[in-house]
Amino acid sequence: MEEKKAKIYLSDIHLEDYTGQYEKGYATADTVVFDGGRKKESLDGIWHYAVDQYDTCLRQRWFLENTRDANGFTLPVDYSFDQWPEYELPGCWNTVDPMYTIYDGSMVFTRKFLYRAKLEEEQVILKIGACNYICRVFINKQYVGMHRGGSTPAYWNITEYLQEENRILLVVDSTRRPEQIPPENTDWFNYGGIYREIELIRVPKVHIKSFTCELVPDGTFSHIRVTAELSEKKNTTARLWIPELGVDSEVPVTEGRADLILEAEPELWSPEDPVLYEVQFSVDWDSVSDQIGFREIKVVGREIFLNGESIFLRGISCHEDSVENGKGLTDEERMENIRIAKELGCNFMRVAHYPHHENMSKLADKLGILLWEEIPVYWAVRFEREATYQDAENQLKELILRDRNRASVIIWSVGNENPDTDERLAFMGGLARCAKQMDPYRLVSAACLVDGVENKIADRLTEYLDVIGINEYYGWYNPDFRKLPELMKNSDPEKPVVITEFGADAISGHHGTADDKGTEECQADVYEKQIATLRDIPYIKGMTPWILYDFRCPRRTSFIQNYYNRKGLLNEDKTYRKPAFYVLQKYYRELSEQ
Ligand code: GCB
Repeated sequence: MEEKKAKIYLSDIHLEDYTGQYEKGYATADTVVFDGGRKKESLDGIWHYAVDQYDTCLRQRWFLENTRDANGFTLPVDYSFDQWPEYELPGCWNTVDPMYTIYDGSMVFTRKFLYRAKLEEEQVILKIGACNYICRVFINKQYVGMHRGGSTPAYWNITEYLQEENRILLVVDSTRRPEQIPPENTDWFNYGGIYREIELIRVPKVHIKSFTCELVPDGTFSHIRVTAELSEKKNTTARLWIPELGVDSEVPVTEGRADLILEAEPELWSPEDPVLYEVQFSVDWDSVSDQIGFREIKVVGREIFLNGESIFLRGISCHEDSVENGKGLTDEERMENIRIAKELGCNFMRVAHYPHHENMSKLADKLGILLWEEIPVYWAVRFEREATYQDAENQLKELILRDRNRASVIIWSVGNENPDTDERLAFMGGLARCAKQMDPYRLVSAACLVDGVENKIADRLTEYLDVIGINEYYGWYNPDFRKLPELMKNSDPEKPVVITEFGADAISGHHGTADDKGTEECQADVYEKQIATLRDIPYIKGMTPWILYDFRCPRRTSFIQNYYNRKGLLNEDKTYRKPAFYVLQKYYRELSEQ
């Protein structure tokens, strides 16, 4: 019987562990190549695609393009790569065709491209800016590897797979799963697809793999630390050149690593004066560059200091969401978000709940706004699962590697609203340690829940944090507003607290009394009461109310919500400012005039 079963067994329809064969070739923090200033060849544009609900591409191994059997007979196939419909990448599939608006699952993308080596021994790196959530790469009938995590860039060295004419196949899987980061249940829309740039980067065999340049936070504002790593353990001398600062220094590289502190007195970067310097770092055969601002961020006691001066973080939270483009925002949309935050009087934005496009922090550097960046360790994570920890840590590392030259980024957040259990403490404590180890010059935080029993700021994770983030919804989910002053009185944190969320839903143009939930009056009232309480609390050093503008959310089905979270200070297309916008603006203006 068993023998008979084995004879009729067909791997593509009977093998349930069909993904096991693809669990290799991972793009992780270890495969990241610093790409600042490098020339990129874009693979964006028209790709062919097919919806692949049952993962047939992975099961049948379409990438092999087997069209004949061993005897030369033609085989039937279930795909036709070059006749499939087309759409332009990058882009979320949900906004491309109404058929895919709420599709979660797999899609296959393919295109061809030509390649001819320019340099002897050149290496070709494939970079995908972001693809939600799993991306598997196939080139010229071979499996290259995969990446997990929907918001950080993936890098693969694809040199050995390339020919003159190439077919690339990307299999993207946006399925929500409890063991992923973020897990299955969130309060935002799960946009699928390859929604950030796809690029090829040519580098020499031994190349600069990582590079940082930042101000040493020693209070003197006169030391710059440069670190770098080469792809091989070579000894050489590199050159750091910051022409406008008069820096032109030799940097010793030992066994592929450089770490040097230099004297220099840069003009300091701040939101009011976002000075950036062109910085170049090179070895004889490779060079990278970046535009870098120098600033110092520190916590002393319950104060946050920017460039030695105590600062209040006048912030606002923001999702990466657009009516037209989903998560695939344009630079104009990103600039608009920063511009509106500034109009509101902000010097700070919490870009929640996952890493936004890398241009967000580049624009924040240029336009002058501080950022809180976060990884999607959100709500009910499988904290006990080692592989989930590895995934979260990898996303954190990929984010830090991507943005650690950005002056605007002052806080790494390791998560949002997670229960205070032992498993969670080990998991998120580990992440906080990892962030500190990789980047000792920035602050670490997380958006924590209030201890609802004691009505107190008391989360064991705060021990690992520099700044305590607190989400509280008094006047909304917790309608008894008297509990907010009580919370403040019951708490005596040793560190600065940023109220990372408060807010209320309001649909634009919907009116009623302050007690009618969902009205503009109710939202404005919540803002007024929150501000009236929080403004007098000495340990509150900032706030990022929830949220700049309404965003899509499948959980929100009431008639006022209509699949949107309506806690925005603006409506979803940002054409209307709700009254609460002006309440917060008035407070922030007062603060900045002090
Ligand atoms: C929260 C979450 C945020 C939600 C928000 C809400 O506490 O952190 O992701 O969108 O509340 O509107 O309920």
